[in-house]
Amino acid sequence: PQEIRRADYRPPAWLVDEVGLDFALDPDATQVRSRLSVRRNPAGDGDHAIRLNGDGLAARSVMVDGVITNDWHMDGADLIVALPGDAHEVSVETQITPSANSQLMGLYASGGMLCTQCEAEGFRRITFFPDRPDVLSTYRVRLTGEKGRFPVLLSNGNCTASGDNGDGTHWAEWHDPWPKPSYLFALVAGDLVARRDSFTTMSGRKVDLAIWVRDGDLDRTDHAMRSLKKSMQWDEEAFGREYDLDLFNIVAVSDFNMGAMENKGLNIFNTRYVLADPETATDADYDAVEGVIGHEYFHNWSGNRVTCRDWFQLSLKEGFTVLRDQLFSQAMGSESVKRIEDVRVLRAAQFPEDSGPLAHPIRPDSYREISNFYTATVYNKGAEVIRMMRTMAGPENFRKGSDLYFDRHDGEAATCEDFVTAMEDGTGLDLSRFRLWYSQAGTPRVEARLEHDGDAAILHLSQTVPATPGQPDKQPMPIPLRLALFDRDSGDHGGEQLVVFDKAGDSFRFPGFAKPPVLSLNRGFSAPVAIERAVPQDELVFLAAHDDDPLARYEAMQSLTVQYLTADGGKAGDGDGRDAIGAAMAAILDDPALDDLMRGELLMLPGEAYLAEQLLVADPGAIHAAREGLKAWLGQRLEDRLVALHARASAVPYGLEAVARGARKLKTQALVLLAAGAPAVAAELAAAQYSAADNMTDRQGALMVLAGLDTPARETFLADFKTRYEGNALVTDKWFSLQAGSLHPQALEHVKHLAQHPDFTMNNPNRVRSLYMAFAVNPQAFHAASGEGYRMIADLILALDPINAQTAARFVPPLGRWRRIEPGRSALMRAELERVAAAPNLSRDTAEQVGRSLG
Ligand code: BAL
Ligand code: ZN
Repeated sequence: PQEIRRADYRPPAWLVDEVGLDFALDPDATQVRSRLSVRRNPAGDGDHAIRLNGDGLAARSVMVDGVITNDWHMDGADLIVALPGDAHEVSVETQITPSANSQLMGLYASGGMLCTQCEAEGFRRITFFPDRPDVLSTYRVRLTGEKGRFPVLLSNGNCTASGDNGDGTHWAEWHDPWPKPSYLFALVAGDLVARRDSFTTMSGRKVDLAIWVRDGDLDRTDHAMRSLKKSMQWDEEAFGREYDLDLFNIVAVSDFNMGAMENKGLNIFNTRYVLADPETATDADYDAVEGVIGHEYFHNWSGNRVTCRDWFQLSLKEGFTVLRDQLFSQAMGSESVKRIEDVRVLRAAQFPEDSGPLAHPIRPDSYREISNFYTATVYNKGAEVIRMMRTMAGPENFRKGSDLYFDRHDGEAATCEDFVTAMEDGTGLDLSRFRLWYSQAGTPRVEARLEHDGDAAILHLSQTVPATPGQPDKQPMPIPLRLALFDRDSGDHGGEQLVVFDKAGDSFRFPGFAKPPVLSLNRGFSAPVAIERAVPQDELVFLAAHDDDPLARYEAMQSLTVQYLTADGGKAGDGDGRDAIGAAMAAILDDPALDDLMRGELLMLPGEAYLAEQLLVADPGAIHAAREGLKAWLGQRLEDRLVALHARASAVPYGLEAVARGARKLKTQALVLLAAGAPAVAAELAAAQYSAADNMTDRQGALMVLAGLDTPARETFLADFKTRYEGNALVTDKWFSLQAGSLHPQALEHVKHLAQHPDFTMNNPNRVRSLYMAFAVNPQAFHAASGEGYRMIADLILALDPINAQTAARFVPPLGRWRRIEPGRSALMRAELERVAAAPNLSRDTAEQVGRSLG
C-alpha cells in the first residue's frame, strides 16, 4: 500500500457545501442516494473532474445536475465524475450490506440495530464522497426503515420532520446546520429507549439531552447523564465553550472498535463507557465513563467546530481534547490522583511506543493506514505537549490562547501550526523552538546532577533525544521543569520554580543554601521526559515522606522501587534497598495526613512494562520474578498492618465519595500484597470480601486476587461470578479479563480454553480485547519462555485480520517490542512477526504495523 505524506497536502479541488442523503435502511441491502452541491475550490488545482472516494462501493447510477451521466470512471475504489462547470449537483446511488460489515467501519449492524462509525475513513464505505476532513458541508439526512425493527431513527443535528409511510415503514429527516467533515456524520436506527434530561446553557438556551440504550439498560445510564451535564457546565466555565444545538444524543452500542465517537450532536459510544451502576461497574469504570463522556462532549469545540485540515493534524483535536478531559476529571475528583494516573498511563503506553519501532511524532509525517495512528503518542503525549504550554503560560494566559484559537479558527479545518500560532499570539510565549515537540519523536532523556558550591546549589542538566525510525538526529527541545529545593532539616522549600531547559546542556544556580538541599525535579510531571539521575536512597526516602507535590512524592516511591528492582538487570537487589522500600511503605500505611486514594497511589509498585522500559534489553522472566519477590517480602513484612488495613477499609460503607472509594482501593491493594506474601490469609480475606461485596469494585478486586491463586476457591468464585451476571456482556468481559490477566501460573492454558468458550466471539471487539489484550499485557503469560504466548497472539492477528483489521492491528505492538527483549524470547517474537508478515492478503492496517515492527 502507498505511503501518504504530510508534505504532499494539496487543498481539495472541489468543495461540497451541502449534502443530502437518503437512506432506505435494511440490514442486508441499504439503498443510499446522495445529492452533493459541489463547487470548484478557488484554491484547488482546477481539475475538471471530482474525485469521490469509495471503499468497496459500486455506483448504481450517477447524475450531474439531475441528468444521468456516463461521463465517470473508477480509479481503484474511487469514483471520478467529469464536471464541466464551476458548480454542480452530483447524485450517486449505492447499495451496501450492513449485516456483512464485520470491520465495524461505515454502516454496520450491531445486535439488530444499525449504526455508523466514520472516523477516519468510514464514510467512503457508505457513499462516494471527498472523504477528507477539510471538506465541510451541511447535511440533510432522510432515514426510512421498518417501524418494528427501527422505531428510533437518529442522525446529526435536529430532527426537522418525521412520518409514517403506512406500509410498515416510517421516516425521519434530520438537519445539521453546522458545516462538518464527513467523518463526523452518523446515523442510528434501532429499538432503543432513552434517558432524557436537559441542560440550560450559559446564554440561557435549553438543550434536550438523551442517552439511548437497549431496553433493560436504562437504569445504568444515570452516571453517564450526570457526567454529560457536568461536562457541559465545566466546558462553559473552564474554556468558555457553549453547546450549539438544541439536542444532544448519545447512543450506546456493544460492537464498537473505539471507546466512543464525537459525531456532531450524535455521539456513539461503546457500551462500556456509558453503562454503570454499583453492582456491575467498578470505581475505575465510573471514572472512565465520566472521562470519555467529557472527552467526546469537549470535541464539540476541539474537533467539530474547529476540525483538522488533514489526518496528520489528528493531535490538534485529540491531544487538546485529552488535555481537556484530563483537566475536567482533575476538577471533578482528586486532582493529584488523576494526574498520577495519567502519568502512569503515559509511561505504560506511550513511553514504550516512543522507544520502539512504531515511534512517531505527535504530528506524524507519513502513514499508510491512518487507523494505526490513533495512538498513545497522538493522544496522550499530544495532551502533555499542550499541558507544557499551559505550564509555561499559566492557566489564565493559556485560556487567552485557547479563546483566540477557537475564535480565529471556528468553522475551519486547522493545523497544529495554527494552534501553536494562536497560543503564541494569545499567551505572549515564544514557541518557535517548542514546535520541535510536534516534529521530533522519542522521549527526551534528561540527565540531572545537583552540585553544592559554597552557599549555592547548582543544577546541571543535559538532554538527549534518542534516535527513532526515520529520525536519526535530533535537536535539543525546550523542556519546562518545575522544581523545588528542600532544606533537609526543616523539610521545607522556599517556593517552587520553573526552569525551561532548551539546550543540550545547561546549568542553573540557586543561591542561599548553606547545606546541600534535596532536589525535587519535574514536579507535577511538568515535562514528558525521562529523568536520569542517581538519587541517593536517603533523598528518595525523604521525598517519599515529605514532598508537598503529590506527583513528586509518588515519583520518589516509584524511583525507590525501580532502583531496587532494576539493579543487576532486574535479577536481584540489595537488602538495604528492600528495607528502605519496606520502611517507606510502612510509613505510608501509618501516615494519618494521607487520604486513602493518595495512599493507594503511593503503595502501587511500578508495573513490569515500565520496569522493562528502564533496561536496554529486558528479561521479562527476571523482572517478573524480582517484582513478585518484592511483593511477597512486603506482604510478609507488612502482614499485620495489611490485615488491619483490610479490616478498617471493609468497615466503610459503599458510596461514591472519595473516602469510600479510597477504602475500596486499599482493600484490594492489601489483598494483592498479602496474596504474594501470605496466600492463605489472602485467600480467606478475598473470599470474605467477595461474599460480602455490595459493589463491583470489591467483588472484582477479590476475584482478581483469587483468580491468581492456586486455591480450590478460585474455581468456585469464578463460577459464581459467571452465573451471577449471566447475560451481562460487560461483566462477562471482566470474567474473561480477570482470567487472562491473572497471576496464575496456568494463565496461558486458561486463555486457550477460554477461546473455546461459547461466550467468546471474534466478532465483538470488547470480547476479543477482554481475552487477548488482557493476556498480551500479562507479562508472565505473554512472555512464556516457550514462545507459546507470542504464537497465540500471532494466531489471533491472522484470524482476526479478515474480520476486523483495525482491532487485529492493535495486537501487533506487543510483539513489536522484540528488540528490547533478551535474545531467546526476542528471536521467538520476531519469528512470529515474520510469520504474520508472510501471510497472504493482510489488511493495510496489519501489514503496516508488522512492516514497521520488523523494519
Ligand atoms: N475521534 C475518535 C474517538 C475519540 O478520540 O474521541
Ligand atoms: Zn478524541
